[in-house]
Amino acid sequence: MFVKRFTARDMQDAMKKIKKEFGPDAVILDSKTVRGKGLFGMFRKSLEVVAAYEPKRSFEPNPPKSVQPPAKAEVQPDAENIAAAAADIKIAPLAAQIESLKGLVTDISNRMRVGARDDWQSLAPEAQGLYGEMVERDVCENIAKEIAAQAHTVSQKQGMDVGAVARQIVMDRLGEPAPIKVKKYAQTVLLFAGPTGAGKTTTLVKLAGRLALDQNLSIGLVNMDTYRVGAMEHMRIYAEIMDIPMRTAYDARDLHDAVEEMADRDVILIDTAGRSVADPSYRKELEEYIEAAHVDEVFLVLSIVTGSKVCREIIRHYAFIPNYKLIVTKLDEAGAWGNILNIAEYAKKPLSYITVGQNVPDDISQVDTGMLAEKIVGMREVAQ
Ligand SMILES: Nc1nc2c(ncn2[C@@H]2O[C@H](COP(=O)(O)OP(=O)(O)OP(=O)(O)O)[C@@H](O)[C@H]2O)c(=O)[nH]1
Ligand SMILES: [Mg+2]
Repeated sequence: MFVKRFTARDMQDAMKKIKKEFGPDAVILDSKTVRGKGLFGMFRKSLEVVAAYEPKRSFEPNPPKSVQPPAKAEVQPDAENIAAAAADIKIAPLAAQIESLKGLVTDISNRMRVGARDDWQSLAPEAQGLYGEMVERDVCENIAKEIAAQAHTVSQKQGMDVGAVARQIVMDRLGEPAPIKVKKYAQTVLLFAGPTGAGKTTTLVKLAGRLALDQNLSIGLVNMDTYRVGAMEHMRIYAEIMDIPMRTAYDARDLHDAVEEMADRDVILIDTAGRSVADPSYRKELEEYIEAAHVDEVFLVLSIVTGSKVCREIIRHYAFIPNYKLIVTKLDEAGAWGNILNIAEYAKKPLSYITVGQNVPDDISQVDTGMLAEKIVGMREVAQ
């Protein structure tokens, strides 16, 4: 590759010079306006263009002359031009180095890919089957790999079925389920947070219904989703059907007042608006709500159909809440349930409920880790 700096009056002039010297295939790498030297030179502007030309081996319609000394008219024998010429000489080997570096990077990334495959292939055959089944069920590759390897080691030592061991490991990793803890002699305040459309309002209404019907508790609802016109109505309709009082709060102070107004209720459920976790004011507002309402428990509502990477990102943004519980929604919409394990692993927080449809209040249940483990690992015995 030939690289050369051209000095010209303007771009048209530069193009003419580049074309003449390098032919039509030349490419422009850089251009800048420069001022002349001395007092008068300040008012004389010219253009410096760095152009490159890659000669074709078989056919050179316009062989570059850059190997020859540049035409006299273009070269001013001052320090600046000497430096520019020196830079030209340096750029050519640099371009070659970049090319060879590109090759090196491709080579390394190829080797890493092969390495990753080797890593997976290094699992014992029965562990490989287990790994494949879990990945098929949407468990992240690295989590599946860890569980498969661990299950294989234990099954070898204990002489147990590797699938049964894996199910037990998955149960352990899903953790002890943690449903709502209702205080016996005091009011319990619960707040529901999570991304837009995750199912916060529907889940909250389902839980309100269950607490009222199954446990005979008096319930109060607070709607803080004042961003959308329909949101308030949505919740009001359910509140009316279930004969549960509902307040709307626009800020932390309103929320505090709404909770005080419903001091006679056993449980208060607060619905928040789905907001982007990247919104910097969101965290501050949630912290204010938690404090103003003396919230006992926060539930982070996530949909299983949200991609595992997005789930990880959302969870990262909620890390400022020290103790929250997870509710995973829309399991009826997912072909595989492995993402629940990913969510539990990323958050390192207890699972409380799963929801499996839009019916209020029926389509919600407490987490059964044994059942989830069967869905995530499969029930098939794996041949030893
Ligand atoms: N299939 C299915 N749909 C659900 C489930 N839970 C909620 N939905 C639906 O998901 C949609 C969004 O539910 P919402 O409860 O409004 O979600 P949200 O998190 O309150 O949404 P925003 O307030 O807009 O942030 C609605 O159409 C619900 O009917 C579920 O378990 N399964
Ligand atoms: Mg909502």
